[in-house]
Amino acid sequence: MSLSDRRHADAPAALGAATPGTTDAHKTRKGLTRRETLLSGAAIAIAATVPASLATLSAPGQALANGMTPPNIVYIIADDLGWADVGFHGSDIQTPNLDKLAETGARFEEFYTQPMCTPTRAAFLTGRYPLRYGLQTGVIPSPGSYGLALDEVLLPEVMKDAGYKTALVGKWHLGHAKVDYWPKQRGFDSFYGALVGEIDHFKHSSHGVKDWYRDNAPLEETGFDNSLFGDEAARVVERHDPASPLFLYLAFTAPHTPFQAPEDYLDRYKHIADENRRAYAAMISVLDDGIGKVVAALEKRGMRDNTLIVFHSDNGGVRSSLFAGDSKVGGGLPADNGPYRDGKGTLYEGGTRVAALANWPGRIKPGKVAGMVHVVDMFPTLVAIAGAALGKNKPLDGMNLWPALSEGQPSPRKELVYNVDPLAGAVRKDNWKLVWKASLPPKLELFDLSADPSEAIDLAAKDTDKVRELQDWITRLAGEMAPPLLILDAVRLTFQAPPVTADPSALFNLGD
Ligand SMILES: [Ca+2]
Repeated sequence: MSLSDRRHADAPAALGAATPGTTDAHKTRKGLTRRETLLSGAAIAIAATVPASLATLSAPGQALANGMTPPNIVYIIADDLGWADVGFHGSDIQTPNLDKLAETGARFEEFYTQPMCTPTRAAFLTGRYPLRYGLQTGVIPSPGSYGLALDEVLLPEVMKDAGYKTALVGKWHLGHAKVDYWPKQRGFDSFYGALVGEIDHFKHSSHGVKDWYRDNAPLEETGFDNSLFGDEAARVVERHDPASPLFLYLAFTAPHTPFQAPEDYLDRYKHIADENRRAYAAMISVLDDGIGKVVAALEKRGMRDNTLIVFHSDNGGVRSSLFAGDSKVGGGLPADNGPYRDGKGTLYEGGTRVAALANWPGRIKPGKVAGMVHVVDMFPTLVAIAGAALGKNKPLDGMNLWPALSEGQPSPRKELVYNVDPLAGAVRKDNWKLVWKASLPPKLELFDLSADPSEAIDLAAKDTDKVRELQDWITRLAGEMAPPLLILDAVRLTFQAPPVTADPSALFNLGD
């Protein structure tokens, strides 16, 4: 489905219509139109200024020219998984299916995402940094009326053009208030799962509003969401017509808050005394079992040898209750990011460097992949592997890593942008990383990641030239960025809200 013939389905009376702040459809649409106009202007300006080095394109049809049959692609994302919380990074949490994929595939040593859910998913599906289209700040909140800009070309659209069948199973979190933002209207042939960022895993609801869909229609079902995702993904494989290659995007909501799991999975971790850690571990095992079911289905259909499986978390594990989501979390935060500093929502390594692997029997050499990889690289890499064509999309920030990946060579990437928004920015060039908190009181930190991957030693005072060089880069990016949609929407929601009034009867209790 191309952008020009994208059909707009009718909105069912579901989450968008029932969410506070989105009931006035006329005002909402008018507001969005104004922002989209602003945004498209900014995007055009950015498109004209993106350096050629960032817009690395793969040759269309490259895979087919190399005699490759377009493979099936199963792209799996975990939600808020700690770097150290998988067996292949030494955890006592049992992930035998992931461990096997890691052992027989490529393990990325420096795989980077954005620090939170929405921006990472947007970066993956566009191949472009979220600062290009206004998703660089926070995540789309439940009352949020905005989404991933409709003039961005998404990976499933490109895959469809190359003959793929495309399916999303799991969490979307790229816009829910208008059906135009929903997965079926963004290139996915089918969608099963949740649209917003955080649901109750058993009730499938956010703030009491149901968020569970098949395609464009609300769905009533019982069961633990991540178990349902694994089962559904296996079914997608079982029912797939092998006449076309399959692009399956499987986005679990595990182990994101609220920390909940089925009893039989909790029983596997009776030895863990901390309730949060026990449920968190159980959620990761549900995810791992789901992946096992998908792999078994691929093997049963004879599809495994021609299937690339990619797995990574969308951001680091939560280390601050500020970023635990809407759920009330009592007790300690259970995620473990290993040697990396801090976690989700921060620009430190713990928020952005995640557990990741790629596995394709006979095509990807088993072993570790050295060097930095950013989730934006997945767009051009998958496009090259699929033999799909670039051209409709805007200039990419991602690089095609397939030549290095297939040969077990280090990643060619030498620099990356962690994020830039009005409050803060962080970039990395070779081993040097600058973290700049630009809001008052400001703070600058410079790290040498080759000697200090834990970001314990701030070298900003020692190497002022390097600080200035990286600051200049962040400042240039800030000049190019689109306005953050969260901030615009938050202001709109605040000023549209009715007055908060005191109860006059309370005056009688105050006395004279
Ligand atoms: Ca997340």
